Amino acid sequence: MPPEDPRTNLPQPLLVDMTNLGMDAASLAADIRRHFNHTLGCDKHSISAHHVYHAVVIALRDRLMERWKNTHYSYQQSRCKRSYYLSMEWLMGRSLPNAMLNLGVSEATAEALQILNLNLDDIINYERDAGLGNGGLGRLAACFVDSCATLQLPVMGHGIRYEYGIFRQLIKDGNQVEEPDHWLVHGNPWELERPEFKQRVKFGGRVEYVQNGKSGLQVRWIETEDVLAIPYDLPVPGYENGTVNTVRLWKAVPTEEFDLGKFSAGLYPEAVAEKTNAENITKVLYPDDATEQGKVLRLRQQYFLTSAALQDVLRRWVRDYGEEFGEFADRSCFQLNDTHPSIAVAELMRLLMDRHALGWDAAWAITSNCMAYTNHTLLPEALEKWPVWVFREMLPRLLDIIYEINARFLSDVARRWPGDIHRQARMSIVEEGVQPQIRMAHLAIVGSFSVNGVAKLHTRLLKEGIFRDFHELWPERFNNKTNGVTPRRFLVQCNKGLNELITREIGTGWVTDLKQLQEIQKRAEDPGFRQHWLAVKKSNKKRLSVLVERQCGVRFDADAMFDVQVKRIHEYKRQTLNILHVVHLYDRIKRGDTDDWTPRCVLFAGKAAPGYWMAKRIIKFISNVAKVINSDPSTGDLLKVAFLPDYSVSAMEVIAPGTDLSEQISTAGTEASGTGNMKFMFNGAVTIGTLDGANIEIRKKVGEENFFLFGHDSEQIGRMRSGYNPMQIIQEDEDLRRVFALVESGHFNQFEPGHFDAIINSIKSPGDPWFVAADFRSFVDAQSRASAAHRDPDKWARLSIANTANCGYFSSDRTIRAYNKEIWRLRPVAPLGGNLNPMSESGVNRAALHLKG
Ligand code: 26Q
Repeated sequence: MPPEDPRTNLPQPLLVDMTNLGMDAASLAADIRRHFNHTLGCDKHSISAHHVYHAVVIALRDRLMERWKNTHYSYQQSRCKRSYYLSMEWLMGRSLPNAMLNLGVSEATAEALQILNLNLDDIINYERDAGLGNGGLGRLAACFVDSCATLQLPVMGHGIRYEYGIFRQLIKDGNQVEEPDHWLVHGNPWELERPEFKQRVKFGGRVEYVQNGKSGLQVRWIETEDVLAIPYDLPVPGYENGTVNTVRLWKAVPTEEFDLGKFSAGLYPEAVAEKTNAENITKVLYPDDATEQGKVLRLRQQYFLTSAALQDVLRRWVRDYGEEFGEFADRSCFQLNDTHPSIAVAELMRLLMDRHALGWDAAWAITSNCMAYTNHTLLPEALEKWPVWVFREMLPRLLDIIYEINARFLSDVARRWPGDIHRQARMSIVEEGVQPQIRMAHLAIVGSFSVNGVAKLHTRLLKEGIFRDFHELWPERFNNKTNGVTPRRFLVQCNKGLNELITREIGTGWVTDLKQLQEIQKRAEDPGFRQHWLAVKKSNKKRLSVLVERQCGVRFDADAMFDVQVKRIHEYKRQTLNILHVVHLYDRIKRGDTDDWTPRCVLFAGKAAPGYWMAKRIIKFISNVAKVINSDPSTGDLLKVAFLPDYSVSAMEVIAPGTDLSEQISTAGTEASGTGNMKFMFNGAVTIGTLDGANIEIRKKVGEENFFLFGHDSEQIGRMRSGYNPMQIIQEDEDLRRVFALVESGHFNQFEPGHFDAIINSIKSPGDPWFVAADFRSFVDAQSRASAAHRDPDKWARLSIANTANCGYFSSDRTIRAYNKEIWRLRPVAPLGGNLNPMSESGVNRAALHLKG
């Protein structure tokens, strides 16, 4: 970091920069060459892959930089309202292909590399995924900022610059082994360090209340152990529109005085230990996607992110508007990505009161009018809680504020429902008991003007279930925003073949107006188009089988049906149901029941939380079943099974285009939305799924004849909870009985006796919360329908086309328009100087044209 850098007046000649960089192949090639030789100082001895990659990135980054500044200036100049997406997770994946696409230089860059005799794919594959997230929620944040930039909305992301992202998964002997993902080792050319915007974040200490003559009570949070937060900015380019927004990731570093006292006291090792203590805050992402509770470091991370982000926003506010906060809530909105940053409610109160001298009522009016909370889970055990004692030690001032918020809130509840003490206890932000806890979801709801779920069913179940009391109190606060994913990454970029085929038929407008894909529905009647469609699918399947063979040593034949389930491993997602079906197919082969067989290649991928024993055992079960089936000569090409290690954003970009059948088989009422389901749909995969999460909306859009539905719905599941008897179901279903007999015989664990007992027992238990046995029969039947459909290529082509044709609703552009219309209310702002790209349509932003209001 440079030394203390007071703002100097920079000379005009230095700043004036009117020459925009060329976007053609020749200019790009010249710049790549220059960066390779001069910026990076490389020569014929350099380790080429690394430096070539960096040279290409810097050449593109230069072009982003011009647009980034213009975007920033235009927001500043228009004094527009802004939103901030606060998220502990950002699963950005690779940036290079996305930057090429959104800058409109995919072809020019490819040509430039040809001029330089370089291989584009090698360069793209050199980049490590930015895996700063666990799964859906983290990738959703990344899709959302892509859409915000494409819609030219002034939205900034805030997150943590984890030194280690989501672990790398190896499979050894069928077991998951975790390795640290040290993704920054070779540097990250996309990030821009901004030490001049550092912030100080306080921890620990104590609170002093001083009676202060006329201005009342003065609060001081003192004797704290402070940490510095340094921002690193990532550029987020919109699609061919000149806009570049920002995701700002914060890194923790020690303050200088942090260790000074101990240094001078001769306590050198202790002082250095405290230094690492500060750096530990942003060291590693918690690799859990659900229930890891009460880890003190996790709360430190949450507060660190939240406090740094809010201080950063207030710093800019004061610079632009002074100490006048009357319009703050009209001009700022914070979207909380689950409860993880929900301490923001208390932190904004603290900053407004303690630092900017507002009274409680004024501070509360602002806070509760600029926070908006998105919930992503229905599992009650996944709702975050923190022991009060942890708060008292780590964040004493915030605990005081939470208590005050709660006292005022509970008196509102008491006024509304006099005497209903049970309701007060249920709704309280503080859960009483031997170890009192802070319920973060309650804090988020009380402090927000908007609370949303992520699919229609999910929002309804929130209102009727876990948040029922709150919905009764504030029905107007609740709303639904069905998730979406970005079609740029998950169709245009990852499926070149389909992109070209579609564009040849209907032009390019669909890229920013995905509903236009409807146009291809008619083409399903054209045999030539169908044939072309299947040819594209087949070549994508070949690409996927290369990956599978390289990683798993299993050969997938591109003529078979590719049946795919990729997502975090979790009991509620029911990878077990899928593998039981695989065992059933194997059993059919063994007993010679193979008339009208559809050859299948079944692919699994996904990470298990390192501490989730059962999830890890499920991986082992899948691996063992795969090994037995793949090495049994009697299965031949009829059935293949593979577990692909280290699922990631980049892996999905190969998997989705090569998939025929998308497995979305969670127990109804458990998956909030799902977003993988949408990525598969974009790429012409047909879903086999339950009435859960966004599957319901997918089925509605695509039509029930184009979706393989099975299983009990969430109401039926609810009713089944009493009197569930899986043993009887197994007894009465011959196929399931045979599957269990085979599994229990130890056929898949001959040298590991008892290894799968826990899985078997959980399915057989009347307490099985996931009702695996209950949905087995209808799952197998739906699978047979899928097999039959796949045997008829014409039929399958129509199914596949229908899925892509009707996926428009699931573009994150639609989702973001809804967030904006109903929650944020931002005006789109075009960058100064317009779209600098001379290659694209006269600087007109096609996406923003569809924005209403
Ligand atoms: C909590 C406490 C301690 C450690 C970790 C966590 C933690 C971390 C990540 C809790 C939850 C998550 C992530 C949840 C998630 O990804 N949920 C998914 O969000 C998607 C986007 O809305 C939905 O589509 C999925 O249905 C939902 O499971």
